[in-house]
Formats: sequence, C-alpha cells, structure tokens
Amino acid sequence: MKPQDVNNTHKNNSSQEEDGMAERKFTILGEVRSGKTCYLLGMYSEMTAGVGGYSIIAPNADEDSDLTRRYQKLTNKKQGIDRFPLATGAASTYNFNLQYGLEKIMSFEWIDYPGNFVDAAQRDIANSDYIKVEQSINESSTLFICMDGANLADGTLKQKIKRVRNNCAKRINLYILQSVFYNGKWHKRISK
Ligand SMILES: Nc1nc2c(ncn2[C@@H]2O[C@H](COP(=O)(O)OP(=O)(O)OP(=O)(O)O)[C@@H](O)[C@H]2O)c(=O)[nH]1
Ligand SMILES: [Mg+2]
Repeated sequence: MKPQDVNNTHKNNSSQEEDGMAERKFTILGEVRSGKTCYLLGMYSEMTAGVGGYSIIAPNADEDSDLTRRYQKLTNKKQGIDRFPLATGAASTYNFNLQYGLEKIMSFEWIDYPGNFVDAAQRDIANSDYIKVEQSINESSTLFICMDGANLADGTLKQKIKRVRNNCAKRINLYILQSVFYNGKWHKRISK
C-alpha cells in the first residue's frame, strides 16, 4: 500500500482514532504450534527497526517491553529449546501504530490466541476469549494464514497436500467460508 492510500484511510477513520479505537484489525489464522506467536514477535522486532520507511510501534510501553523481551528470549540460542514461547494460554490483544517516517498513518489491533481456538474439536464457542477472537476475525481488514512448515517437510506431494488440507485448510476454511459479502464489505457470522 502506498503512503497516500493509507493516509486516505487514516482521514476516513479519524473519528475512530479520536475514540482511541484501532482503525483496523489484522488477525492471523493458524493451528496450534503453527508459529503465530513467533511471527508476531519477529514482525514487531523487524518493524520497530523499520522497512522501506515504514515502521511499527506499540504505543503502550508495557506491550512494547513485553514483545521486545520475548523476542530477545526467542533469539537467545544459549537458552536452547527453552527460548521458544510456551503455547499461548489466553488471547492477548496488542495495539500498534504504523508510521511512515515520523508520521503516524494508521493504528491497528492484533490478537494472539491459542491455536486450539480454530480446531472445531477443541474450541469452546461459549468462551468469551474465543468469542473475542472470532469477532476479531470477522472485523479484520486483513487475515494472515500461518501454517506449520512441518506439513511440507517430508513425503510425497500428495502427502504434503493431505497434511495441509487436514491440519490447516479444514480448520481455517470455516472462518473464510462463513463470510458474506454485502455493502461492498466482507462480513462474517459470529457465534451466539
Ligand atoms: N523453524 C522455525 N520454527 C518456528 C518458527 N516459528 C515457530 N517455530 C516453532 O514452532 C513452535 C510453535 O510456535 P508458536 O509461535 O508458539 O506457535 P503458535 O501458533 O503461537 O502456537 P499456539 O500458541 O499453541 O497456538 C515454536 O516453539 C518453534 O519451535 C519459524 O519461523 N521457524
Ligand atoms: Mg501462540
């Protein structure tokens, strides 16, 4: 997206910003252990340094130090396997600002959640955390799909496709196929 495109969005959403709400939501769809949390930590670390003039900051100092500390741990090879994050136990919401140079051009929200939320056999649709995640998926302007590379590691092409279908597609398709398109926007059903 070009800076001017984002700027237009920013102007259109100025009242949301005044209310302290994120202008956009991004949600990552991925099974248990697919790398959602590691991606968030890596993305934040890379983007705080800036790429092509764009950078991301977490205006909340606690969120910034939490993400920074966890990324430092993730990259500390001396800690061996302990450096990887534990399975996410509860959903956490992070608020970020996207900057172009010194100018803030957009705020967005990112939710990190336990991957079993997207497993039909395990998810609890009455759980308020799950409802929050489903709502975030429904309201997101962008969905990322995160897949465990182990699905593609060994075996024949047919076996790899089967693993992707069973471990990834079966779980996340539900959230994409439940979408309905009206008024020029995608909307999704929310569990009652
Ligand atoms: N090689 C490699 N391994 C990764 C990468 N990202 C994650 N992993 C491995 O995958 C494991 C799971 O990653 P997480 O980021 O915790 O996965 P998650 O999707 O957040 O898992 P849940 O919180 O249980 O849903 C990590 O402990 C690492 O061992 C990556 O980019 N490369
Ligand atoms: Mg996680």
